[in-house]
Amino acid sequence: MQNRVGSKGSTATAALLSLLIVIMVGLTVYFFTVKQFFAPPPITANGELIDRQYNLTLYMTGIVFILSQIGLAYAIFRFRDKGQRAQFTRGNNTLEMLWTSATIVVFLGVGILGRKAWAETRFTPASADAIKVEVTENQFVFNFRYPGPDGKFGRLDPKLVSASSGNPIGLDLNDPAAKDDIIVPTLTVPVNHQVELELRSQDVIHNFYVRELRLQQDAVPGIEIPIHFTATKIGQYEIVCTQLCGLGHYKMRSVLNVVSDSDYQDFLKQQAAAQ
Ligand SMILES: [Cu+2]
Repeated sequence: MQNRVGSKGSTATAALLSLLIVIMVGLTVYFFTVKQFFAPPPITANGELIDRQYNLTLYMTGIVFILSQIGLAYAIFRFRDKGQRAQFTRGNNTLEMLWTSATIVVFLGVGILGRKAWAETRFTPASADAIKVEVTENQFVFNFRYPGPDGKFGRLDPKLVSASSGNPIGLDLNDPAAKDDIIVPTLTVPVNHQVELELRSQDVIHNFYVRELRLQQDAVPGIEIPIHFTATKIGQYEIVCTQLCGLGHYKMRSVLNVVSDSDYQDFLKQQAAAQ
């Protein structure tokens, strides 16, 4: 058997591995700085808060990522096999305590700073004059229900659910409040008005996600989940289901139309006449 002590490892291999790590770090930083895969700008004040929080987290973890990877590349090259005898080390308690507590401080700090952006849509109730829309999801469609001119949602009966006969959410037309309810496959809301959605699901777990709202919430069978937002920019945005909910999941999407006040009134009138 050959004696390993005294024989040297390859400098080229260590240099190549270090270089590869540096190149990978460079590429990663490049893709983040050109923002090629970034989401479109937010259209809510809360979305801007979330972006600020996201960027803060990205910068902090980005700096740690760059430093630790460059450190790794350095260590690979600096401590390569030069034929020396390997040494046993028990580590450095002070250093380990230091970076463990630094991680805790950063982790908790970022969490505490971000609580407002998160709690605003989850724990703060919608204002009393928010426009209420009920969202019912099932494989693989969205249905949006407006209460109509009377401002009241009519009764629903699961036994009446029948998409093929034009009653996808099971509206009970014997209830007078149900007669003027508007049910449409896309969501139309007025700009600069708070909207409260009530998310429901008829079968499996689905999701309601609009990138520009920075809002993503599951729809879970058996519970009604309220979320709210105030869109500040007129436009058309994509609503997608982000839960893998079955074979047709890939095509489960809808449209969010943010329109002017007068266009919203026109939409309600047109729909009321069409129902
Ligand atoms: Cu779905």
